[in-house]
Amino acid sequence: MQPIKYELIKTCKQTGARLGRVTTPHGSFETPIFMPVGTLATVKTMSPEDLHDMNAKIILSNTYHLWLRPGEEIIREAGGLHKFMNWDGAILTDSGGFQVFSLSDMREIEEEGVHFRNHLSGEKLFLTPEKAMHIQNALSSDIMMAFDECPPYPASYEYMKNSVERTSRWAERCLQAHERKDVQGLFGIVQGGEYEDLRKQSAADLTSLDFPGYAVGGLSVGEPKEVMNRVLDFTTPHLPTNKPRYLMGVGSPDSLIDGAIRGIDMFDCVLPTRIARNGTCMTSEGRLVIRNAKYARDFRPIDEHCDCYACKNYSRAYIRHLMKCNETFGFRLTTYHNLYFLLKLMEQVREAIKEDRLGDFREAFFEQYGFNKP
Ligand code: PRF
Ligand code: ZN
Repeated sequence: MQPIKYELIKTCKQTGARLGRVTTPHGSFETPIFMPVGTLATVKTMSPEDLHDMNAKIILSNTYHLWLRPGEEIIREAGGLHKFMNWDGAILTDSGGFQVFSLSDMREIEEEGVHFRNHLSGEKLFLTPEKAMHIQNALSSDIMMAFDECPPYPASYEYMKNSVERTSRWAERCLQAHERKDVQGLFGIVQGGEYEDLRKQSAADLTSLDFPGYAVGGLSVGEPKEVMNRVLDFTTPHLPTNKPRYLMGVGSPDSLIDGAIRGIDMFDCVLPTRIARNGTCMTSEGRLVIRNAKYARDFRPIDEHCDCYACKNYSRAYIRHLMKCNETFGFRLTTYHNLYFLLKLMEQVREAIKEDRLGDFREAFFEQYGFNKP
């Protein structure tokens, strides 16, 4: 039994974007979709009720962080991550591949796995494909990610080729080590940087292993936007049309739309929650920095076109005051708004695909958001 199913409902005649439906053991959802990030088994400042209210269907959590704290065995004992954190929607866990590379200072890659230092205690640790599967099996997420290497940008062709080949061998080991194939789906991760033939090779290696879904990794690592779009243009055609495609770590409004146009179905990013906590709000007219003095007497909502809990009940002036005083309710309100904004944006993208007008929607959205300005 395959726990993750994908149904392609239709493609947008104007752009080729896909409208689909993913079914997991914890509910189904339409795609393209945005997944809020709950690294430490909580979407910072949000309760599961908040997440349900804003219509989040799937959230992301992290193998690396939960391995270090509280440890996967405690979560296994709790009955899995869903029970531990009281979230009954779907959960995807990242493998730790990316976090090891982005968070730890010392790291040494060998065929067997990666040596690195715990970013909290300095303790020496070793993560392998088998270990990453063992932890994710204990967490009991609906979607697990293969253990990959996410190389820095830019990386030489030589480096990238070796890395892609090792990531393919690791993917095979992940499939071997995954012990709960009937209840948890494992996605493969395509790497290859900006090199077309390596992306093609990586996609071919991984699709031959027949994962229930595929991610495009190694993007949004410092490359220009045009590079990301070009890589997607030549990568998604090599992925099967009957499986979901997930673009890892991408969450700016323009990239969500441009990713969907290139055939991506799932996205995640800390961007909306992270910038919310320093007072930056995403609005239909671009970013709004709520700490700014000009909002001290502004009694309008964060976004006049938004009907979220924060915008229905609180003013810019009030939220600015809370943020200036470091009151946690301020972080809650801006976080709620930003997540709502992206979830709503994806709903609008799905509607536009249904009506074959995502190209028009993109044009209008970019104009209003200010992306078309010089
Ligand atoms: N690999 C994994 N997780 C990721 C990435 C990746 O390449 C990225 C790239 N932006 C984000 N998260 N395993
Ligand atoms: Zn709002």
